[in-house]
Amino acid sequence: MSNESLANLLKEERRFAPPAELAAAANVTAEAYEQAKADRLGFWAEQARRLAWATEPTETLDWSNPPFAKWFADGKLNVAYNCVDRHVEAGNGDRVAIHFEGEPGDSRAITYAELKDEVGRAANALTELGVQKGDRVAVYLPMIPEAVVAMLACARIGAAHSVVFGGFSADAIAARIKDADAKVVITSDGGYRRGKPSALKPAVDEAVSRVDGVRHVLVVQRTKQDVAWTEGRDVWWHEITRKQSAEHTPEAFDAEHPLFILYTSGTTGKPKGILHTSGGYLTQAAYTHHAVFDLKPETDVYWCTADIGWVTGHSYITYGPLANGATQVMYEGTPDTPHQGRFWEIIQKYEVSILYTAPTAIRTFMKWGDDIPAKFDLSSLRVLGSVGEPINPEAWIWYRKNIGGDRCPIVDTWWQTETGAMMISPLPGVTETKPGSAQRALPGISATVVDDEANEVPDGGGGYLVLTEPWPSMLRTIWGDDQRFIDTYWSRFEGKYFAGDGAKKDEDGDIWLLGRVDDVMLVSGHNISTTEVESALVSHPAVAEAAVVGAADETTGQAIVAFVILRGTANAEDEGLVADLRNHVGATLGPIAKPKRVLPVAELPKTRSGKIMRRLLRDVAENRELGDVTTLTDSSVMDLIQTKLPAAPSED
Ligand code: 6R9
Repeated sequence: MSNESLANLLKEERRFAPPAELAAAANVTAEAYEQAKADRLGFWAEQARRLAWATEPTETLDWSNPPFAKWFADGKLNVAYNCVDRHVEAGNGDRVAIHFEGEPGDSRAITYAELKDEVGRAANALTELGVQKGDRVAVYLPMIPEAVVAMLACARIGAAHSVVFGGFSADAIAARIKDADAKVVITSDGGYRRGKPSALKPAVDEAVSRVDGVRHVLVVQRTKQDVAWTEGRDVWWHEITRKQSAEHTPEAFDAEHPLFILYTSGTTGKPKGILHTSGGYLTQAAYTHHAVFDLKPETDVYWCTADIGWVTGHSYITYGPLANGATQVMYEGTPDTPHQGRFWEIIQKYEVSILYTAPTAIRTFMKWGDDIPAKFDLSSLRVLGSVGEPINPEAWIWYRKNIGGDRCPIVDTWWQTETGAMMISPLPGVTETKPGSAQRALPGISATVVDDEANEVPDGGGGYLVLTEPWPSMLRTIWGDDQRFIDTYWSRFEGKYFAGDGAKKDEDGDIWLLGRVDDVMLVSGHNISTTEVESALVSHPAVAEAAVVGAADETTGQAIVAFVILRGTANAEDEGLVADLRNHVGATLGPIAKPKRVLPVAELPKTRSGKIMRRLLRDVAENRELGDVTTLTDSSVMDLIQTKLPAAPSED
C-alpha cells in the first residue's frame, strides 16, 4: 500500500523556449514575478491602475473576515465605461471591437464607437423596462454580438447578469431565474447551429411560465423564425433599442458592486450561483488577458472560441479583451459547419493572431486529420491558448505543430468559474513551456499542491491544488448561500481555497493538473489520475481522445476502464489494437496504470463547455442506471456507448 495522495507517473521531457522576437517585445517579463513576490498587494494595486476609476481606490485588500474578501473597496468605477467608452475617448473609436462571423456566413464588424452606441441604447432600454441598479437580468442568447452588448448594458446600469448557456433546457433556465430572482430575461428567436436555425425563445417561454417575478422578455431577432408572443411582457430588442438615445451617462459603482452571477453545475445538488464583483474582477481579467496573450491591441486580432455562457466567454470575450481595447473575432456556430476547416478559414479570413480554445476542440481536430488545417494560411497566428481541461501532451504537440506552425508559444491556462480569471499559466515571452503543464502561478497569485494533511508536497509529489492567498477576481460567495461557499471551497484545508483538482509538482516545481479529485481512481491502494492515463492513451498514434474511469473491482478496489475515440485511420474491430493500447499505457506509466478494459467508442459524453462527464461513464462501466444527463450536449451519445459495450471485459 502506498500513502501518496496522488501518484506521479507521467514523465515529459520536451521543452520549448519562448520565441526570441516575442520575448524581446513582451508585455510582461520575468520581472513581474519578482515584483509581485516582493509586494503582492502593491502589484495588484498597480494592475488596478490599468483601469479607469471614477474614484481611485486607496485600499487594496480587506481580508479581515475570511473567506469574504473585499478588493479595492473604496474605489468606484463603471465596468462598461472601462470596456467601451474610454477607448473611444482615447481616439480609438474606429477600431473594430468585434468581427462577428455568423454560422451561415454573414458577417458584421462593430467598432468601439458603434459598440458604445449599442451599449448606451441597450442600457437606456433596460432602464425603460424598469431594470435598476442591484437587479438581476438573465441572458439566454446565442453567440451573437448582442450577447456582449446585453452583458455590458447590465454592467453599465449596475444590474447583475446571469448568463445561461444557449443549450440549456427550460428547467435549467427556470432554476437560475428563480435562484437569482431575475426581473428581465434577454433572449432571441434563435440562432444558427449545424447549418440550421435553432429556436431559443420557446425554452424561455416555458421557464418564465413556471416562475414568478419576470416582468419582461427582451427578444433579439436573429433567425426571423416564428415566435410565440406574450403581449405586454415580450419586447423586441430592435424595436425598443431603436427608439433610445445612444447617450447614456455611466454611473460609478463601488468596486464590490455585483457584476454577474454564473451558475456552475457542480457534481450534485442545485447549481451554485458564483458571484463576481466589479473592480477586482475586471483588474484580473484585463491584466491576465494582457499578460498571458501578450495582447497588442493595435495590431493583434484575438479569437476566443468559447461560448458566452461559459466563464471563459465572460472573462475572455467580454470583459478582459474589451477592457484592453482588443479587436476580436466572435463566431456563432460549430467548427464543422459547413466544413471541418471552418475555424482555419476564419483565422485566415481575419488574420487572427491569438487563438484561445479548448483541449476537447483540439482533440477533435486531431481526429479529423492534419490535412484539414494544412489547407489554410495560419501564418498570422503568434500565440495559442488552451483552457477547460488538462491538455494531453500529444494534443499540445499537435496544436503547436499543425496550428502554430512550430513557432507559436502555447499558454495552457488553468482557472475556474470561481477564480474568475486565469491563475496558473505560462507567460509567452518568459516561460520555457512543457507540453501538458500549466506550470506556474501567474504573478500575484499563490498556488501550491498539498497532501491529505494539508502539507505542501515536495517537488515530484502529487496531491490537491490549493490557492493560498486571496486574489482580485475570486468569487465573493455563492449567491444566497454563504455557508455553502465556506463549506465547498474553504473547509477541506484550513485557510486555503480548495479547487477540487488533483495536481502534481515536477522536479522543477512546475504544476501539472491531473483532473478533478472526484474522478481520481484508487487501484490497489494507488491514487491514479484520469489525466495521466488519458494522456498516455492519446500518445498512441491510433487514439484521438480518451476518457478513463475507475470501476468497482473485487481484487483491486477499482479497475481502470478506458473509453477511446480512434483517429480516422484506426480500426475499432481490430482485437490486436486493444491489447496494444493496454500495453502502451503499461509501458508509458507503469503496470499499475494499465487499463483493465479498453473500449473504442464513436463519441464521449461532454458538457456544453466540452468537459468529459466521467461520472456517466462510471455508471456505464459499473452497469448502473445513468445519473443526471441534463447537462450533456448530446444525450444520444450515452445510448451509443451503452449499446457498444461488450459483455465480456478484455482481460490479460
Ligand atoms: C475556465 C474553466 C473549471 C475546471 C477546473 C479544472 C478544469 C480548466 C484547465 C483545467 C487543467 C487547465 N480546467 N482549465 N484543467 N488544465 N488549463 O474551465 O472554468 O468551467 O469552471 O471549469 O476545469 O478541473 O477546476 P470551469
